[in-house]
Amino acid sequence: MHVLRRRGWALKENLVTPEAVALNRRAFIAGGAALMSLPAMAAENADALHPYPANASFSAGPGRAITPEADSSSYNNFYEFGTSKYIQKKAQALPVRPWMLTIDGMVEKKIEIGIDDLIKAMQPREERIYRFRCVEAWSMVVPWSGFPLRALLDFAKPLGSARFVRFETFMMPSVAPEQAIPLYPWPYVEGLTMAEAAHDLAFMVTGVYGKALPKQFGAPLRLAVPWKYGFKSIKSIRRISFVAERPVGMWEALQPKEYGFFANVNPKVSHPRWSQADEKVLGESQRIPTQLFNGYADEVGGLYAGLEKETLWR
Ligand SMILES: Nc1nc2c(c(=O)[nH]1)N[C@H]1C(S)=C(S)[C@@H](COP(=O)(O)O)O[C@H]1N2
Ligand SMILES: [Mo]
Repeated sequence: MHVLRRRGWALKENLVTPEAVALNRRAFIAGGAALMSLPAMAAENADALHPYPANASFSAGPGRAITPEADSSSYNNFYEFGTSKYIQKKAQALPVRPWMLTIDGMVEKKIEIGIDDLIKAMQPREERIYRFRCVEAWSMVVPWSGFPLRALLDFAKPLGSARFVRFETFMMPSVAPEQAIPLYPWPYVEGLTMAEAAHDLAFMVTGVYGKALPKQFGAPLRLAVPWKYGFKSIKSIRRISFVAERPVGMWEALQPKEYGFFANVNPKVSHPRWSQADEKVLGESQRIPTQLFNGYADEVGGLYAGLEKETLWR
């Protein structure tokens, strides 16, 4: 049985890209003629059983190519391992198995689960090609594998009174040298509203480029919220808590005037120290204009109706 869900954000982009042609053909073969009238629907296939599927049913949009793995995996932000972008080697010190995730706070019952058991329990597992925009004005296009954060919410059973999700990274000063120095308020923390977390675009990443997530990308579990600046996409998550109060992220705790809770991408709102109007694409020589909500405005704009008084853009 094919589970078909309508996804405006997938449909719009898919229709105008060459990948769409190949993918529609694949959907046709997998699912029969009924799928032809629904070109961007994700056809469930054998890939869905793979822990790191590579069956993207949509693309990053017109004119955007997937960033070569060599570029995206050698230029990272992972401050636990140092303040430079070249932490790929140092990050290999992080032990990612066994890896226990704690789900607690305002939930029916606290859960402790190993990462591989969690991956097995999460459906649908899929690949999503997302644009990614760091607050420092560099960007990339990445084929993440994982599952919708929504699936984890269903699994966690938060109480109706929970208002925010708080994510916390590991704390291991013996392997992550910066954590041994009290320069930053470790551990790295980030948060979302419940509505943001339940949005179809909010994605939990366990793989990339069709393989298990390399350590420098935030193995074994990271967040991808592509309409927000990259610092919201917290890496190497150890604890997810449902809370009543808005979580204060590590960057917000350090520098609230520069890094806020919402941190939605907006080319018209400059960072206090630089413009956000355009971005340098990793592996490419030309800068491109930055888009409102990183190009996902149609999908996520509605999340912010009534919140206009909030600081939404940093
Ligand atoms: N735990 C943790 N998560 C993190 C960071 C970090 O330093 N530590 N850096 C953030 C920032 S600023 C960015 S831009 C992205 C970078 O992701 P990438 O290295 O996979 O490109 O991770 C985010 N998540
Ligand atoms: Mo960033």
